[in-house]
Amino acid sequence: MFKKILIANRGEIALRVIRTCKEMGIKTVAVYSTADKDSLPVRFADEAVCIGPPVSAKSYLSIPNIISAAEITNSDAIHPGYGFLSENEKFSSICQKHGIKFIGALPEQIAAMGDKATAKATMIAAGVPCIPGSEGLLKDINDAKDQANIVGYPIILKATAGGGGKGMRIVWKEEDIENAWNSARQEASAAFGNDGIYMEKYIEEPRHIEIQIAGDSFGNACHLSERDCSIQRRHQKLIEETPSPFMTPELRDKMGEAAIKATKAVNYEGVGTVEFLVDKHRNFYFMEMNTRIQVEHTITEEVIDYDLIKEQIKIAAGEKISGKNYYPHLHAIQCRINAEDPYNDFRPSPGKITSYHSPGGHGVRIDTHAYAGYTIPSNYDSMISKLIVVAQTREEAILKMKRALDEYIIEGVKTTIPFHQKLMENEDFNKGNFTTKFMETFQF
Ligand code: MV4
Repeated sequence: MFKKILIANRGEIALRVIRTCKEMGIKTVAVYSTADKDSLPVRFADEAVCIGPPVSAKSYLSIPNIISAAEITNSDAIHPGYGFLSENEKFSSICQKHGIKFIGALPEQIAAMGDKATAKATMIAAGVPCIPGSEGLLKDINDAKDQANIVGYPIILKATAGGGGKGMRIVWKEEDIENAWNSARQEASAAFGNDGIYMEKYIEEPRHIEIQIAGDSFGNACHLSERDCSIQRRHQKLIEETPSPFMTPELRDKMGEAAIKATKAVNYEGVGTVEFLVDKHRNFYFMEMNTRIQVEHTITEEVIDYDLIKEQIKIAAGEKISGKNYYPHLHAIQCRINAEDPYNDFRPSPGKITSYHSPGGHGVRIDTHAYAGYTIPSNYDSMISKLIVVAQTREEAILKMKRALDEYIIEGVKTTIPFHQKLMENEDFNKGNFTTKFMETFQF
């Protein structure tokens, strides 16, 4: 087992990893930018190393600074958390070269899953259901037109280097395809330095349902059931729950099996997520594979009673997984509490938290690095806390979430708490009747 893990991240996820390391008897090193010198990860880690100024490019994204911190502290592994360097091929490879275990995917796996057209080709070959579309990248506008006529409108153009909706265009009719093609290519080129575009049939009102997976170095793989992440705004998830209200035991088995196929197809070692789009007929299609721990891993932990960070560390250290699948016994919901003004187009609201009181009681979990007097820096994302509830049923989980939201006091900055309170009252949400389009019509 590792003796010392450096956490190449900040905020709640850095604290989350420190907590599990402590429980496993592993020493921790926090790295921090000058903006985070007073943060809880710095306080609770065994050691802390400043790696640069507030701007991420010079601190949390600086590979030389982080590797230097790992070497001077004699760390034998690096946990990258989510975001930042967690899915960076070069970082994974440099860790390997320095003899530091990267607690995440191998460089070639990151590369294969990061290029979406390559990932899709891999999944088709493995027998994982994918959305009908072009075979690989489109050659030119004429190829795009020909393919669109085969696939049938509406179609969607996607950047192969994409993610987060950048370089994505929905096209409803042939006369619009040329403009969409040009603007998708331009956007992809500017955002990723890669203008490769592929095409799919556009699925009109899908749900976003992802399967948590784990694989080990012995070729074992298992799934840990699903999370429904359909309620998003501008590709930012707002709330996640498990089980999905749209799930059936049959669909869970089928999606779970497909996710395991995906895991085995890339010899995946570690914990990861296979994202699917699910249409109204419960057809499901591979969308992406995430080779990192995700923000919403918490709800899976609550319904299957399993520490996913601990599992991630154990697999990285070469331990075997049991290979059996895990099914939810309870219902969990997570609300992301962001320092944003929901009354003002979710505008970021950084600043000092003047007063803080968090809810508690049975079935309530808070993952946060926030405290009274903490200043939320403007340099990083605006998530300040994850409020997670777990209960016997979905109805009880919603009631518990309402109660917990009412107890949550955060003053000094605007937060998304009022949004979540409104959402908990929404009839369609209560009926489990929602798709990725939900926020387009939600009246706040
Ligand atoms: C789609 C789609 C409909 N049809 N692909 C959005 C981000 C990127 N990872 C894939 N995305 C989508 N791909 C086909 N063929 C709709 C979306 C999409 C979406 C997916 C999941 C969650 C929220 C979304 C919001 C808008 C569009």
